Amino acid sequence: MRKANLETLNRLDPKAIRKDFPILERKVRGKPLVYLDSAATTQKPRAVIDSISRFYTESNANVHRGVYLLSQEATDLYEGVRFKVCEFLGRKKTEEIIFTSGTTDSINLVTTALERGSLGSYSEIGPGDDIVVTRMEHHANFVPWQQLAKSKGANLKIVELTADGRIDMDHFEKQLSGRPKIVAFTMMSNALGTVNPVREMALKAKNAGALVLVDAAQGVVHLDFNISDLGPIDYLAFSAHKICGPTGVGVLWAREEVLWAMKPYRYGGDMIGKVGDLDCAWNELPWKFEAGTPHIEGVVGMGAALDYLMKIGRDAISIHEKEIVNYALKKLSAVEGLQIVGPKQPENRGGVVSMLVDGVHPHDLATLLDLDGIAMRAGHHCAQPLMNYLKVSATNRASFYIYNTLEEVDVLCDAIENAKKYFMRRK
Ligand code: 7TS
Repeated sequence: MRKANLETLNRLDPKAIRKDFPILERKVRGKPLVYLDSAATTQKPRAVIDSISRFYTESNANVHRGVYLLSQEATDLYEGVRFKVCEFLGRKKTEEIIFTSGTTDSINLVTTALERGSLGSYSEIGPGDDIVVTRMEHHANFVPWQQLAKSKGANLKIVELTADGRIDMDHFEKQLSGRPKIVAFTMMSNALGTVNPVREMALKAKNAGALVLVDAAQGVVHLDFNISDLGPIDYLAFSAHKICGPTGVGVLWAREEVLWAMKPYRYGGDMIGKVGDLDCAWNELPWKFEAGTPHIEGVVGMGAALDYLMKIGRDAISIHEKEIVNYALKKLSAVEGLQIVGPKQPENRGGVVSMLVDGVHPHDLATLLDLDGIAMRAGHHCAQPLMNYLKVSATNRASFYIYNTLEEVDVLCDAIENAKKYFMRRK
């Protein structure tokens, strides 16, 4: 990860940023909206909303098929976003950027292609092979591997965690001893806030001969990185809707030689080179993996989101989140009966804080907070293997982004104190 130079810190002003997000002006149950669920999806700035409306108003046509001006314009807008994603990830080759419907789809693309068998011996998975994931994965980076293992007779090996919710690196190394075919792990946990040592893990996994997939659904939101900072990874997946973009669109980045060796994911228009009666040839990269009419306005909106974020500066975003999480950890730790779930040290964390409050069910707490206009998640966060391990069915989770202020953390803490009093009275 890029390290900030303390003297030349690029800072953002959340109060100024809030003005870019129309939804933050609305009231919820008569109170100002305090939106603390950006890990689920971020709010959208006007620049993104306008880019989608402008696309439909001025340039709507299908891509890659017309010689007429509108289709060329739509194609240029769509393909132009591949260059923006390259810039965002610090890469040069647009062949490596596959547009998908999001992180879940990106990971399913990889597991489905692997299930179909690879072209050559690159990533053939067979009976008795190991596939390694970790205990903190979102279902999107767990279930596809579990099902691939089942269908191929392979072994799913799960890396366990330390007591404070970090990867147990000794156990990680132990799980690599069977020389797995694939190691898949998240850059940052959506349920614990833990930031993983991606480079160290990727180096160890590659030394064990594995392909390495990184789930960056939360990583892109909270961390400032280039692909080259992450060591020898092969795949990286993320969703646009967690970085100010629209829902239903995302990216799979993969090394070109890995993509060459993979069979297509979906069959249909646009992904073919030539079709005969009995067989066909695939299109070139990246279109080999983009069958059918894509989510054009989604990609255009994702481009506007990347422009918006790169203008603010990912270094500034990361610094802001650290500041707000440090403050939240300090304030929430002072609430009696509140237990922080996940690493206690701010340096091992991104902008997500999970918690449990003694005697108050997470859903009850979230319901009471909603009456104060506070949107905070309660649930298993699509991480049931982790919840089983923690022996809880749910936690509360506050997640922060560029538009959140320290004052909102105060509002959250006051609301939790009030909720505790309410439940105490009812006992
Ligand atoms: N991986 C991680 C680490 C995530 O946090 C999520 C979504 C996904 C994968 C799946 O992303 P999608 O865009 O394909 O749905 N996380 C959450 C969450 O924490 N609350 O709602 C969605």
